[in-house]
Amino acid sequence: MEHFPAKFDAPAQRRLLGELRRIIAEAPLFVPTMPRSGKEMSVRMTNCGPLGWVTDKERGYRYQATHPVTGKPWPNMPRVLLDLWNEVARYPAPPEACLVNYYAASAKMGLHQDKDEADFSAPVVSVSLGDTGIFRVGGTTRKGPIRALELKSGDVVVLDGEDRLAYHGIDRILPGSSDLLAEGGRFNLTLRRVTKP
Ligand code: MD3
Ligand code: FE
Repeated sequence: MEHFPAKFDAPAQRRLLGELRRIIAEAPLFVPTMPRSGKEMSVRMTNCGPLGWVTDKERGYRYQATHPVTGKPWPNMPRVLLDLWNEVARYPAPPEACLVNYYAASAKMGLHQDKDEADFSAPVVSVSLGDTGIFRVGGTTRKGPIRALELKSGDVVVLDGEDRLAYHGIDRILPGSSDLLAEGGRFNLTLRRVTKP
């Protein structure tokens, strides 16, 4: 796992946030629900790029080409994210999905692995915007040590190799730690390769 603190400086964060506002205007944040239980997750989600990660009670976790509420194709991936991938991913094909997670003050994400992609040899590249998130990452099984890391606005993390299948989650966010978002909270963007090139 590689951490690039403040990879995006304040002006670049504001530009990326502008792109994100346009994406959300076209593809509104939706409420993801767990497979089988139908329980609502506390984060809100949307996507850009050819594919998007979605989940609901009936059909569970999957990637699909359309928004689950509007039925429209996902917005294009902004050039700045494709450029970031080309710079840090060391992977010969472009990302297919950018999952956008929004954490309000009390939202969190339990420990999980990202296993819905057909190609684990591609890294996952994460960008954080807004309030600091307390990120936890362990090993590839549920036992073993877990370390905590603060993900701040503008930080980029690249998960590659062994770490690509590590258990990870967001314990909590630190409300008021950034003034980037007028509404407060935290956005996380994850760039993913879904299919084998
Ligand atoms: C470590 N998102 O969307 S990003 C997710 O901050 C997710 O919203 C978190 O976990 C967030 O699935 C963490 C950093 C991240 C992303 C993917 C990983 C860490 C990872 C995959 C493997 C190991
Ligand atoms: Fe994840």
